[in-house]
Amino acid sequence: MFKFANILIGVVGTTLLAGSFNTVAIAQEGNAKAGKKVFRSCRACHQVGDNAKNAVGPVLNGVVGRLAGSYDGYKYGSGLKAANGKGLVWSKEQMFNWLADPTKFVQGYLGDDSARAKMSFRLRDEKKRRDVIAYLETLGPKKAAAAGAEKLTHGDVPAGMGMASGTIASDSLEGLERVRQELVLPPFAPKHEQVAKGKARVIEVELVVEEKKWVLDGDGTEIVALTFNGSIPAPLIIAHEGDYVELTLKNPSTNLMEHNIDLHAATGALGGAGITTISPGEETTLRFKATKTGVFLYHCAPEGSMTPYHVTHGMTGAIMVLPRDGLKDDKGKSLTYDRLYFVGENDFYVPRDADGNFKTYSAAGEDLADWIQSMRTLLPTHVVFNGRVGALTGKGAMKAKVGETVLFLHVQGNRDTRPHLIGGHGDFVWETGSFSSPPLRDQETWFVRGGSAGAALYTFRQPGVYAYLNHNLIEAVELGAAAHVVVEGKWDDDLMKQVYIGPIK
Ligand code: HEC
Ligand SMILES: [Cu+2]
Repeated sequence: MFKFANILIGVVGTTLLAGSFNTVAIAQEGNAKAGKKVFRSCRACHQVGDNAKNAVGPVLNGVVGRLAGSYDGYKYGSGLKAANGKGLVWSKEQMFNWLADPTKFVQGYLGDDSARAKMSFRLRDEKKRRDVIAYLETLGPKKAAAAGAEKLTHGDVPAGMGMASGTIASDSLEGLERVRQELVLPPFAPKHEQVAKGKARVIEVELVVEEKKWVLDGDGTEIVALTFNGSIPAPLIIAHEGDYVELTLKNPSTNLMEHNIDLHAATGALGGAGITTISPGEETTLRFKATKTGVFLYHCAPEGSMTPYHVTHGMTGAIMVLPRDGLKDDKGKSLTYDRLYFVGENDFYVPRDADGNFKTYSAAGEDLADWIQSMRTLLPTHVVFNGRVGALTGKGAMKAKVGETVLFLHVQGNRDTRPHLIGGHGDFVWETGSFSSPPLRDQETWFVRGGSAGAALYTFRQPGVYAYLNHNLIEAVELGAAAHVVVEGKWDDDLMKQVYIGPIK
């Protein structure tokens, strides 16, 4: 069987690369068919085939034998640019070494220890390296179609939408007041008015992507998280219906990956994802009109597997768009709140080694192949509020007083969840997050669909420590999805009184 496969590939190789002596060597060195499977781990960043486009990494059609750093329209890092200047050609041997450790390879090739490669993925297994190179050899630039269009779906930008890099759109919103909203760390909310005073405004916000080491639990389990503004969840943004939100997204050059933003509150261009993809060293500004009221998820959404990968590394946040005249109950009567807490729930899929211990990685993207395998089990290792187990308990607990009304916002970018306040209720619950739909009343547990955000309003009536959790109790207790609300005030015996406890009478 093995022999047969080899012969077959030899034949295919011969047809594709007629006249080349290398063909025999390919058949012996690597197995293109096996290499096609290995290439699945490259597809998160690279495209091949007929309609291939540059993604996180350059198009790889015809890469074997190609001048390094030379694919049209792709922005290579400074290391590969320098290697290109020195005439590096991707022979099979060079690529074999590159794949083992791109940065080390570039440093060795340039004789410069400060050189870096933008590719943060390593393939240690020698056989897999040989196989994937054999596969790439079958994809000559002209034969690309034979590989089948392996294009990943990520809608094209409509004509007239995108702009050349470095261009600034002229401002059509003169006359509207501009305000800069200072974003704050969750679970807190930026300063805002519940009822809008005056006309629609342009609200300027800034999100800076930080790829950083992040501890998930008390055992020190660490990942290289992907974050907006360094927090998990990303900060809450607040606007009123009719306002324009002008969002600047920055991807510092110290980062390794491409990022963008898909705002569920926005209309068009994949929620903005279609026109905000930026490489390290770039920034982009997107303006959208907040036409729908409610609480909406926003998240990073690069192509293909990179979307769940980035989302399960922390890139989820929310924006609340309030009706101009504020919140209303199911009969249209005004509702207000004394405090607002923003709870972000995230699921993580930390890869384990052969002994079952969590693995650690040093750079963003290095865990890609392992993480994709682990997230495909759909079995999270951590489900937490505010980025880590216990973030909203103890010193981080939310606070309130008896008589105060608290608005809890709850976002989950990827998985369904069921917030519940033990000992309290949801007096008014906008379960799907939509404020144009009447709130449900007096809920015990509400359902927040993965990919959305919900809101619940509660007036505290008793003091004490309340648990606010995901009422999948296994996820709450074993995986971390629990928080505390510490409430001060006077106990109401009428609502609850301990009548007797002791031996059976
Ligand atoms: C996490 C994203 C990511 C993954 C996964 C990844 N690459 Fe890359 N790759 C990149 C980036 C980014 C570059 C550009 C490097 C630079 O500019 O320094 C690159 C560059 C390359 C180049 C050089 C291309 C050229 O035009 O010079 C080759 C060859 C390559 N990758 C092969 C692979 C193969 C084969 C795999 C799978 C085994 C793979 N890559 C997996 C991101 C990735
Ligand atoms: Cu991202």
